[in-house]
Amino acid sequence: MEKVLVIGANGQLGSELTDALREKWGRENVLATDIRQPRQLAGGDRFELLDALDKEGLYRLIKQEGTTQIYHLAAVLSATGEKNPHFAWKLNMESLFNVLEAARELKVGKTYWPSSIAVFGPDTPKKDVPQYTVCNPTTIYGISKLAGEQWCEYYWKKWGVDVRSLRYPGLIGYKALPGGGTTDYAVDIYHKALEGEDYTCFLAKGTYLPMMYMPDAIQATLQLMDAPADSLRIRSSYNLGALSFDPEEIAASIRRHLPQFQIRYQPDFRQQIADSWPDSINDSYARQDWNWQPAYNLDRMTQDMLENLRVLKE
Ligand code: AKB
Repeated sequence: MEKVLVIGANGQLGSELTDALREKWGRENVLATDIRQPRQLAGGDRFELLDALDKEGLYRLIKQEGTTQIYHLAAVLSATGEKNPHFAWKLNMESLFNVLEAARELKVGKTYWPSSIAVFGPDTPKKDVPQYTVCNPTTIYGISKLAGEQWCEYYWKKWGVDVRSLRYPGLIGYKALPGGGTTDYAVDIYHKALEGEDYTCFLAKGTYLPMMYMPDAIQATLQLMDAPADSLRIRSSYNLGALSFDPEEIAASIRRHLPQFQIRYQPDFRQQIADSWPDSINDSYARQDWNWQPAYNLDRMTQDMLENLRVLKE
């Protein structure tokens, strides 16, 4: 039986992935941690406060739990990172070092660490970006993710630390709000639409970005972590693709359910970040190595988002 530790469990990805891991391995075998208490805890769910920079606390928990899998999800995202680049670098890199060192020294079986399409930059091809290409990221978040990918590969090659990673596109889910990303508009827009309000988008019309519905992201993560170690050709981070749309297209998809909905545009500093990222991703390595295939297109995601958000807002 696996003993799972999740770091950054209260975030947008963490809250959904932790639920999925509890379902897969049993509530008693998953310890969720974050820097703040969660808003609610279901009976039997286990949680402890942990700052991702607290190396001693991390080692103590891993020893106490006999952890066999770590999911390290704590990070400062692209937009927030630009406001305090030195702190973003410190948190993103030092927390990863703590986890990689713990995995190596305490012989943790498998480690998961998310990367992002933010590793790409303006010199990267815009469409169908291959796994191996020019990256040159321009945000501190992207720079930290690209460096982190190389560290993961280094730990695997030098010490055999079984660390696995995905380059997530913008993630869209209804259970938790994203915090501080450039792709956050694609979540905010559903909330505003259901509240009967127009949405003022901080990215311009025509800004295509790679995106993914959360159930697909969870499925991909579990599939990657279940794959036999020797089937994985990529030990930095796998390209992962699903959707590509611009704000006009998501607004049009919402209007098929809520015909009154209107979108306006007021691009801010996040436009420059979005412009530096590609439109779409080629994920053929993931498809070949561990049978990745997304299930949701834009309209299916919109229908599911609206249905679930409606219930939550009642
Ligand atoms: C962000 O916008 O910073 C994140 C990401 C693409 O990694 N959602």
